[in-house]
Amino acid sequence: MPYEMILTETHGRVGLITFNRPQAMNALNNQLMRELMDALEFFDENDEIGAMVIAGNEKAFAAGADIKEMADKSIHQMMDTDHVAVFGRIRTIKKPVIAAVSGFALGGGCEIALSCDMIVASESAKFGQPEITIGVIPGAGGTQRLTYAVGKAIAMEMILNNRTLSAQEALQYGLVNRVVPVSDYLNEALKLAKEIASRAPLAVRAAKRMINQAYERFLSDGLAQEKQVFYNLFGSEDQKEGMKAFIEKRKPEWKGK
Ligand code: CO8
Repeated sequence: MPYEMILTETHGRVGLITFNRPQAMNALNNQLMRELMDALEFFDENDEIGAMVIAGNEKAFAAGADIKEMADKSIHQMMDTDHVAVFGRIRTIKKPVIAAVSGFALGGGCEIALSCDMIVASESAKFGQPEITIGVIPGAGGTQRLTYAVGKAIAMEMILNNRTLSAQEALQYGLVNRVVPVSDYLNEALKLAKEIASRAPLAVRAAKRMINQAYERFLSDGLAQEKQVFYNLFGSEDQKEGMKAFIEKRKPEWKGK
């Protein structure tokens, strides 16, 4: 299938998906998310493929959901279209998925990386959940998965106060598997994926499922509540102001309404 927002290729038994919206820092609009999920599901069903890698470019893995696309939406429009659901489909992928992250992994971009099974980061990677700066909260698992990944104290700082983690900090807090020079990060992710893809396929899928089971049962309620709270914030003046201010490249004025 021809894609516009992503590129796909295979490297032996590894399927590589690359976000391809460099002019918008790979902001995750609906079309890109649908294409990402189509490609992941296609590779997941293909017996020739044993693992997948998702990458952006050196400057940005992805700078989050597309703010311009959602800035004017009401609660009801957000609930009707339920764009968060497409992010949730990553959980249903059976084969291992590795995120190769360089540059910005913010908002929904950080949430995609968190939804992957492992993260290989370049030295320039920056992880953050800056939704608070545009009047909302993470909506695709950030409040839940980040807290499991880095612990409550750091998650609070990242989500309430827009703290970003450098690649080294992300390694220190257990968010990423390894940090490598920018020139090597994609090859390193592909190498790791190739090793895993050469192992016993049924056992690899079973192992992934069971490791996720360790916290999946605690995650489901939290993810559903987070999505609802995220959508509810689209009824606030602060969400409209926050997103408008981003688009107009100015500081927002919060009203607490
Ligand atoms: N959405 C839309 N456009 C974006 C986004 C984005 N998230 N990020 C960057 N862009 C655009 C910019 O508007 C700009 O476009 P233009 O050239 O037309 O002005 C272009 O990309 C380049 O960006 P900048 O000029 O801002 O580049 P800088 O190098 O100065 O800054 C940053 C890079 C720091 C990454 C900056 O662009 C930024 O802060 N981006 C927004 C980060 C953010 O707030 N992300 C969170 C979004 S909300 C979210 O992800 C919630 C997910 C919940 C689930 C989603 C369900 C729908």
